[in-house]
Amino acid sequence: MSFPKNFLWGGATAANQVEGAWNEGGRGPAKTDVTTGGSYKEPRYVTYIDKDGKPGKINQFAELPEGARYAVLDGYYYPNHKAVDQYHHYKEDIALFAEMGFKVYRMSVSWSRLYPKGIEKQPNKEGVEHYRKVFEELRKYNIEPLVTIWHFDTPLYLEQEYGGWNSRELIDLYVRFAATCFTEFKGLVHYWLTFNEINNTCAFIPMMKDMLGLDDEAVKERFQTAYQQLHYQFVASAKAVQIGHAIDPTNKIGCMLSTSCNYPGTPDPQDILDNEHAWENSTYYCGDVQVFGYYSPFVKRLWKKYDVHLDMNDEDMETLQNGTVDMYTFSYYSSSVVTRHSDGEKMGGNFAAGARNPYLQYSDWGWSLDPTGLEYFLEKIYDRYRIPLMVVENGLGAYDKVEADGSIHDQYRIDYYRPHIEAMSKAIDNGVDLIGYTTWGCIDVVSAGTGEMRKRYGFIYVDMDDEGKGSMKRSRKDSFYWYKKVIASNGEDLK
Ligand code: BGP
Repeated sequence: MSFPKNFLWGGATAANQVEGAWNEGGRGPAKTDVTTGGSYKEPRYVTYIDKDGKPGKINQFAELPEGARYAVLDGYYYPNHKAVDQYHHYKEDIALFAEMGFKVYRMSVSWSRLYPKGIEKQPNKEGVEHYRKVFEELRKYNIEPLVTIWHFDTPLYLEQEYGGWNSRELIDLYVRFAATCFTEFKGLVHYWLTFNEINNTCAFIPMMKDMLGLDDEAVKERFQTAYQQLHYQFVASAKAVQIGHAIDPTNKIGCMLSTSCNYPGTPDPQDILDNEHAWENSTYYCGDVQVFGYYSPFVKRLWKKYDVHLDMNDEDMETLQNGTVDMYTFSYYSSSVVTRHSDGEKMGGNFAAGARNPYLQYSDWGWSLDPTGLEYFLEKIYDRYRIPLMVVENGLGAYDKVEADGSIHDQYRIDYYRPHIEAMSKAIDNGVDLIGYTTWGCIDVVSAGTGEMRKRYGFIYVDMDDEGKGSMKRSRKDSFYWYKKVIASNGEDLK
């Protein structure tokens, strides 16, 4: 096995999916707090009060009706309010991570815990203190925190009053938040990611087209909005990178993308070309700006195709150039297929769409299981960027059964991880500079896509169900002991 000596083994979560305590400690609400639970078949909804005072709900990806205000309504369950209550259980959780031998724990800071509305001049002290304690606890066990600054949780006030990332003003507000993190947690945190899965904004439009039944005009509008929001996020990210380096030159700051490992469905040259273009829109569009510091030439095609006109200026371009990332990190769960030759059965679940691949098995949530795709992605991406890579999300969402004696035999999870770890090892042998691996939902979390608890990823089980019932008790699954062995042997012992 080829893992380097200091390889960062660990696990990952996000504040809105684990913390809970949504209205404690001075925290303000985020959009996830007005988002209901859903399922594989039923989407998550965002709830609101319309301009006439009537309650309503819309698909989480749809636009809020004019004049409506986000609202928490009676009669709905909002799973992120409690999540798995890591806010109060962090010591116990970190002790369990340490028991597995984690070298790194990827987590995020909730923006609205530090800046409840997002516009305050000074951060919420209680929020700062909370995270300081969490980082100190991690350090106690020599676990390196890897901190995502933004993980899908813009303060709700900014969503409502500023239209979220449609507004250029978000850049400075985000930069203030990021600078607070770099300053307050200097010395405690050295690894940072500016935006989680930044590319979701544009990558999922083709999928939303089907889901929301958008016509060509609506698709164009979506791209206009997405590329504009992305431009502001790129500038915000690049400014944060510069500030992060100035505050502590030892900081390693990365981009984070959701991977869309697409394959052409047939050797038809048109499929090959479409597939390449799908990589451009879904993956290279963001990665190139954040790693190279400028937009790649192919954006011309995309902007023309969708009639996109962006608010951007020379100063922005200089910022992008001076704020390139130190490492490229990404989530990898599955792959998809691009083809014109069949309307193919679509994949389901979270955000993944595409034709079905006959050579792969699928999870209960319709995600393909494709470890070879991970090797392919690592090699392709390293070849393009030549900077250190980290897999910061990978895992299997599955139903777990608690036996009468409390044990949980999740062999299927071990069977998922083993070939993915082998794939990373092969990529390293092939010259890839891979520095770490954080499995997604190392402790059970609320699913981002469906809002369920029963879609479990953890090595650690949390007694909490989809209606918010449960003791929050933590217990070790079989995979817990397995991953511990993997880490102890630095990836040698995968049995
Ligand atoms: C990614 C997100 C995570 C996580 C993961 C699994 O898109 O960064 O927040 O939730 O997907 O997805 P899901 O929770 O829908 O199974």
